[in-house]
Amino acid sequence: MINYRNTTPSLGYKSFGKQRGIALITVMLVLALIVIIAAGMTSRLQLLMNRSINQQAYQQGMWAALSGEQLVYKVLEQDYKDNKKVTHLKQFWASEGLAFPIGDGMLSGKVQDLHSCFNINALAVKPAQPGGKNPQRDKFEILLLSVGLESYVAELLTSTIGDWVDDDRQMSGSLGAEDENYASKVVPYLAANSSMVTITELMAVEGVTAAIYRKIRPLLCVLPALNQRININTISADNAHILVAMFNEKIDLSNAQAIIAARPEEGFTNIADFFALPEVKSAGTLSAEDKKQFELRSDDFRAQLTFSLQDRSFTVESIYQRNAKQELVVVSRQFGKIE
Ligand SMILES: [Ca+2]
Repeated sequence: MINYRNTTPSLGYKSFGKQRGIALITVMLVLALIVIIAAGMTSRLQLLMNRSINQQAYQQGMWAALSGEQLVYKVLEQDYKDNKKVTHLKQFWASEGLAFPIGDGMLSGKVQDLHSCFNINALAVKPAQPGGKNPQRDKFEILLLSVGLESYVAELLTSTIGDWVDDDRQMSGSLGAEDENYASKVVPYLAANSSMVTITELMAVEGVTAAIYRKIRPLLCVLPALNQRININTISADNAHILVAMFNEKIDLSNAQAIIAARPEEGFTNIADFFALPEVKSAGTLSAEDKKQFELRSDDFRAQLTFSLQDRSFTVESIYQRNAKQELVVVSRQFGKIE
């Protein structure tokens, strides 16, 4: 005889408990799955939101910085209208420390006259006579010596940088560097063999270390043209080394600094006044070619403009050029801050 009271109910009770356990585990698994999916969705949503915010900030920064480019354009045009023959450091374009609020952000920047520095692309000019030497290379070597580089380093860099910008593949003496030097590096590349577009290319040239780059960078610039034109009205006292080089070392640094100190506040208005300075006369008679390199006005400028908003910033670097028709145009534009 079967005792239902002792067997069946107890078996049914156990089965019900087991089912309840399995249901609980299933519910927990489903819950865990939902949590995982929700977390994934939240993370994805956050990523999309950040991306959207970044894109919006990029667009805002870019247009704000480009508005700065237009502002500089207007300023350069105004200075040109005020005085077409002289560019000097008391004009609006040379104002320092200016900042303009745009919305919740701030636009700031600086403008540099690209005739107040040594145009490194001038090293690419072919010598006038076969077997001769580009006089700009001698001047460049003097410049490097003047800022304190050793004579071997000055000679090396004159050759390697000259080889980088000239269009041939012939090494300049034993210290030059052409494709084969760069092709044998751990990460191989080739020499540009054309004008530099940005001064940061210097960092790729044989012999240019970070310390050397930092030392010579403020004295140098790159222009689309290969000629060397130095505006004596805009050279800063720190860059007096350029005058030492331009005068082929016939004046020393103290004389170069004295020339800049003797400069009228609004610059020389007549180039003859510059050549009449006793420090300039002390250099002796200058060749017509050497005289031609000095000027009183500039046609090339570089503006570096930064729009800052909270912890974000956006920089645009624009190069302006006044062409043969005397029209000011933006010839290049680069986004991001590179010094
Ligand atoms: Ca070359």
